[in-house]
Amino acid sequence: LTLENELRRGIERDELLLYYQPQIDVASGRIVGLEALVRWKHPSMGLIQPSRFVPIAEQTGLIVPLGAWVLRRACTDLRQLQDMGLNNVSIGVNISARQFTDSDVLSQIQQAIEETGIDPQHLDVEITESTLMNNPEHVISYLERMKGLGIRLSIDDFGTGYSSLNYLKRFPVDTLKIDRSFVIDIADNPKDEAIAVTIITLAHSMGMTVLAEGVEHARQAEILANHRCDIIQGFLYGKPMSLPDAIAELQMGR
Ligand code: G
Ligand code: G
Ligand code: NA
Ligand code: MN
Repeated sequence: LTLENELRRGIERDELLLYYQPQIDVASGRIVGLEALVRWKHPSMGLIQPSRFVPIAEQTGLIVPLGAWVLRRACTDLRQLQDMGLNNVSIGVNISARQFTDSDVLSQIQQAIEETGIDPQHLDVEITESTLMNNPEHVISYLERMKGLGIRLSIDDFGTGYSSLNYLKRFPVDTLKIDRSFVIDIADNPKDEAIAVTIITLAHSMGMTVLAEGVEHARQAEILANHRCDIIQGFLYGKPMSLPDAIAELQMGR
């Protein structure tokens, strides 16, 4: 059996699961978001990371059913949090390039919102910069319709996708996520720090929130905080974890 066929069966047999990585508000130190990251619990191979199967899902088109499953699961989990009174946390869902172009993500989101009854303002849909820049004229009106559902939109991997600032100003997005490649050496490379400062300033001057990804060390967090980055995500605060573990973190008041 090829990995493609295994994955097709895995989706049907409900072998996927979502892990959640905390996103920390710099000012309050509290968890304000959880990014959903898919895992595959293969019956014999164990837990498989998305870097091994998301690219295959993209190539084969399996990303469409996989993505629909992720969206539904994330909304169900968000509903559970909201039912528990954990109302101040959002869940981030990744939408990949082919999923965005080949499936009706808008209808899937609308359906998931209706069927789970979540408060949509806490659903944060992440789309990469390069996906948005492919056919940006069309993307603007599509994003406006997505925003019409009451959700939040984030640009993922920001700084790596050759953004046109002319389009960026017209995208109705709430958050820029600074790609982790600019964070890795931020403490040692003044150019990376300058890029981070530029993205933070750009986001704020357009009324957007800015999040830094891949923060592993206290020194990186300190530099980003000094430059008024709003939200920080990375192994320093937490690796992707199961929903029960994420709930425990939230209940401890983090
Ligand atoms: O967790 P990890 O760093 O291994 O993830 C690898 C890649 O898989 C990342 O680029 C991430 O965005 C992507 N990914 C993880 N979960 C999902 C998902 O639910 N949907 C999509 N489309 N991509 C995901
Ligand atoms: O492409 P995307 O930005 O969605 O990728 C998110 C991935 O980055 C997650 O799968 C997660 O495992 C990984 N990640 C999150 N925080 C860190 C970190 O601090 N260091 C590294 N190396 N990877 C991280
Ligand atoms: Na992401
Ligand atoms: Mn990213």
